[in-house]
Amino acid sequence: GFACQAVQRDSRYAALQRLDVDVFTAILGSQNVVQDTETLQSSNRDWMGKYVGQSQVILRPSSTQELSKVMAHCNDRKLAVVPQAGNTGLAGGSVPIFDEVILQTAQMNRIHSFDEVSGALQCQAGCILGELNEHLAAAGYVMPLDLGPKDKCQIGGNVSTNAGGLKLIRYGSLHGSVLGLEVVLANGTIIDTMTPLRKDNTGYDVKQLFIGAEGTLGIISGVSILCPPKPAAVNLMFLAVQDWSAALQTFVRAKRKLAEVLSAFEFLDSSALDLTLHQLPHIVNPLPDHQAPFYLLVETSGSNGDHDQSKLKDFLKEAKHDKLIQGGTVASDSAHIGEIWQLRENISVALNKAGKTYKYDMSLPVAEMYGLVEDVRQRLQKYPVRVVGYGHLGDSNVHLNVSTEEWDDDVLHDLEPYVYDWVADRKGSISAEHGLGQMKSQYIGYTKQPDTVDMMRDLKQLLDPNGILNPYKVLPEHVSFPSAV
Ligand code: FAD
Ligand code: 2HG
Ligand code: ZN
Repeated sequence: GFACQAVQRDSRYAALQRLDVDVFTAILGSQNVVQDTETLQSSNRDWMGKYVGQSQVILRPSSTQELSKVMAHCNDRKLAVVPQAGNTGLAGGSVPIFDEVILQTAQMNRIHSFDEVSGALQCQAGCILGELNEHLAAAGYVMPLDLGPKDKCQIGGNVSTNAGGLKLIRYGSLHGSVLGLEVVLANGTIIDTMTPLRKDNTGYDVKQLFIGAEGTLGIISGVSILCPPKPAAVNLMFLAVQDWSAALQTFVRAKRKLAEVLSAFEFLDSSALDLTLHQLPHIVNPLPDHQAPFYLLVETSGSNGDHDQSKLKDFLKEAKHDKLIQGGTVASDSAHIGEIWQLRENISVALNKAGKTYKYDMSLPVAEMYGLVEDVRQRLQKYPVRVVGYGHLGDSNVHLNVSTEEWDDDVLHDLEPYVYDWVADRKGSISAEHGLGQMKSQYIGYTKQPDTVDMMRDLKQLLDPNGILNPYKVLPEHVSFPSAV
């Protein structure tokens, strides 16, 4: 077993002084060096209200040059820095633990260019995902990722997390769609790989290091990303299935029958549905007359509505004939489609409203994925908790959430490291898409091999020798490994 070690402030880091604030003010102007209590309070706190830091200053550069100067000063002074974008991250990576400087990218929100032929978008890292989509819509394009908090999260935050989201099955991961990045290193050096090119094999693909690095290797200031055309025809099915095996068979059927127009394959269990409808009365139940243990969202996106609908009818006919699905509804107009997506996208919001949540984001073999939820539900039977399972079935990614009224050490003790061992035993990943942040860094060894962790440390040392970038996150001081292999 593994006992959680409380992190201590690293004495390598300097404490903020009046002189630092003066330097920041000279670089950014006083309105972009924020120290008022209210703003500090909200920026020190993560989206779940689970992690609260004690930073005394927020910096808001608007250009790469300003950001570079700020970093050079922090590096010289050994001031620790936490990059913060939309602050919607779910692993506690976007907030300080102690008195780290909060570096917000919100003012770096300019779009540089969009190529309507290639689909390459170049923008500053602080652009909000939903606003980028609006900009692209005019040209008939969309961003290659979609997730619930699109009106708050920023592309720099998405890339730094390597966020997956609701359309990964269609558009792939950001490791494929990001074409180039501009990154400011800890010492202020600007690494510019902002190419709009699709192909470039001139040595190491340096940008990949920063995708999913959670702000520990550099601060992303610019993003070049390949955007797909906006689909002309979209349909969304909401289907009820009687067990996990039927959900899996429906997935296989969807891949075969819907093939190239399949654009999302998501699931939620009845516990997720009930909790969301209960907490958020404005959310509509797409199937009010059906009770089932699992519900699926199966989306098609294509260029020809008739073509897609005929595929969809074939798929549904077969699935019903083979008794894979118990019932369902098909949405083809954007209002109805949006209504069903609202249900899926608001499960985490409902959990936040319900109380405290122990959140796990696992990659597992798809056949065993829901077994984790069932096992944990059984294990926690003696507690007044609600165990909820949902996620990206099409990507083998389950979100296990345990909802309690208040934080409870007994519940936590029964959950961790149990759930991480469960995943390690099956060679899964303890973080499919949310990152390690501060929540899971100590468990990195449950997924990554010791030599790989050592190589990560070497890279960190090379790019950030003073360790000022997002300290205490991702790489733990001491790595522990699974108790049962
Ligand atoms: P932040 O939370 O501000 O930052 C995330 C991390 O990146 C932090 O470690 C931060 O230090 C670092 N960082 C931020 N900006 C930079 C930068 N410019 N350079 C270097 N480091 C930086 N995630 C998914 O993958 N799929 C989902 O479907 C999904 N759904 C979500 C639904 C809800 C309701 C919520 C609240 C979160 C969801 N998430 C999901 C979590 C997801 O990671 C974030 O929503 C999003 O990607 C984070 O973007 P952000 O701008 O808020 O970044
Ligand atoms: C989602 O898919 C997000 O809705 C959030 O990744 C998952 O809160 C969670 O556990
Ligand atoms: Zn998710």
